[in-house]
Amino acid sequence: MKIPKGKLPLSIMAIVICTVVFAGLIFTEDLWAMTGRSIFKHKSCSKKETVTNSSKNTTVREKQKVTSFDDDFIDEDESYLNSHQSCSIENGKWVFNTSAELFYTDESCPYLDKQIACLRNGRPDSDYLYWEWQLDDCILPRFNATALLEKLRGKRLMFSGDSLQREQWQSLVCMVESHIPSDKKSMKRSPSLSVFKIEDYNATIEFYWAPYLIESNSDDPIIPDTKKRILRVDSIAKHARHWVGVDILIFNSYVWWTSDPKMKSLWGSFANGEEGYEELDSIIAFTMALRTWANWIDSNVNRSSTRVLFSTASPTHMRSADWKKEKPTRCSNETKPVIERGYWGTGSNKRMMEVVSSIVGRMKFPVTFVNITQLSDYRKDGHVSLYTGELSDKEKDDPYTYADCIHWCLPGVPDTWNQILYSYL
Ligand SMILES: *[C@@H]1O[C@H](CO)[C@@H](O)[C@H](O)[C@H]1NC(C)=O
Ligand SMILES: *[C@@H]1O[C@H](CO)[C@@H](O)[C@H](O)[C@H]1NC(C)=O
Ligand SMILES: *[C@@H]1O[C@H](CO)[C@@H](O)[C@H](O)[C@H]1NC(C)=O
Ligand SMILES: *[C@@H]1O[C@H](CO)[C@@H](O)[C@H](O)[C@H]1NC(C)=O
Ligand SMILES: *[C@@H]1O[C@H](CO)[C@@H](O)[C@H](O)[C@H]1NC(C)=O
Ligand SMILES: *[C@@H]1O[C@H](CO)[C@@H](O)[C@H](O)[C@H]1NC(C)=O
Ligand SMILES: *[C@@H]1O[C@H](CO)[C@@H](O)[C@H](O)[C@H]1NC(C)=O
Ligand SMILES: CC(=O)N[C@H]1CO[C@H](CO)[C@@H](O)[C@@H]1O
Repeated sequence: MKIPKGKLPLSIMAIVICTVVFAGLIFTEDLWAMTGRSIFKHKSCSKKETVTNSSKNTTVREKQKVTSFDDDFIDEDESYLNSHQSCSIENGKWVFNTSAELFYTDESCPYLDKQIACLRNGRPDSDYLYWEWQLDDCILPRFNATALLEKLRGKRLMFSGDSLQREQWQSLVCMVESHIPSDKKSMKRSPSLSVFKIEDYNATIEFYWAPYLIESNSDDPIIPDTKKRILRVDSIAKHARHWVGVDILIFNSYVWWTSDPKMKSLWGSFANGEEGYEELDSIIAFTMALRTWANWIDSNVNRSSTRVLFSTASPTHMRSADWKKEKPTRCSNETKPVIERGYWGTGSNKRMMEVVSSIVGRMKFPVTFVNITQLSDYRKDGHVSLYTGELSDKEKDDPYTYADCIHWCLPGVPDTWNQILYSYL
């Protein structure tokens, strides 16, 4: 916090500080209510009225913003899931089916990153390819690449988020690319923006890298030392300008927030250089960032021409004790999903999911909340594990250190996410 010292009388400084701290509290009110404890309890404010007034003002401002977006919204949505209200993609089970259709293989699709092409990298078992997510109350519609391309005609679809989101993008590209003649498709990749173009349909399937959604000093290039990463929790313009003009936006952000319990965060008036950061609980920082994202969507995205979806956490499988394995082998050697119905492992943070659901639920913009967490949590068998194609034999003997239990093999679980996405479009 850098407030010019000695220039302001102490009482005014106290009011300023209390107001700003309270602004932080407003940001995090859900979370506060959820956990029943004050996150800023060590900073007590003596001038209560100031706090009350600032709260009133904020409320008024928010109300004004809300009403100004009450324009007519024409619901042209005829998607499968919207017309089957009782059907929930969350409730179902994985069924092993060797006659299940594979949309592509890691040999057939030229657009897969090497690190996730598990079979090519020597993964010996292949049962993980043949599990189908079957819903309790209805049937997930069959993925139809041609029908999807028709839906995308003249449109831009963009995934934006972290490397899991990039996997889902690659998966979708692979699911449609074999239906497009080779001279009618093109791929342009760069560290931040990658675009798959389908000429005959004048459509694109894109990926834009924004692992925290908001800005940070570690977007590109990535800072490997998580302690040196600094988030700008209320700055989003740098990324958001890439979202303008896109017709279907699909977001995620999860695993980058789980690297440390506390994260260095800058916001608002504290943002005078990288010195002014505060260490916030990562879930608080996540809440603030998501609010920033939600505000941007609410005030910048045209409801009658744009779809916005938000995918919940892609779970990790780092702790083999979660599924009662004695050896700490992470997800290595796992060849079957968890069978126990209602399983939640420690690799999916329910609180973060509730933050997403409560913020998204209160937005003016009708964002589609895509809840893929638990269904993916069953799939301890689906990760890249030791088959990144980059490990030595010696490293493979040490799965505790080297197994990748964050990313998924492709083909694999993200294909199911795309079948679900398809059913929402
Ligand atoms: C609240 O709004 C009133 C009038 O709109 C203004 O005079 C006052 O300074 C504001 N208070 C705070 C704390 O922003
Ligand atoms: C997401 O789905 C799971 C079931 O798969 C459910 O337990 C959980 O409450 C859902 N989360 C939200 C925020 O709706
Ligand atoms: C397995 O997949 C095939 C092809 O999609 C389907 O016809 C069949 O009903 C599935 N079997 C089960 C048990 O779900
Ligand atoms: C896929 O969609 C196309 C275009 O809508 C349709 O002509 C075709 O019959 C569909 N294929 C299947 C297998 O449903
Ligand atoms: C192709 O789609 C873009 C939007 O994605 C649009 O601006 C452009 O006019 C379209 N071109 C044609 C020839 O339809
Ligand atoms: C929003 O999109 C609709 C349909 O494309 C268009 O008619 C309208 O002018 C757009 N509104 C704004 C504010 O851009
Ligand atoms: C994985 O399974 C193989 C073959 O079943 C076995 O030789 C190996 O020791 C297992 N590795 C671990 C870490 O359990
Ligand atoms: C500092 C300040 O503006 N305080 C005001 C807060 O609001 C109450 C009434 O709602 C006023 O009486 C205070 O003067």
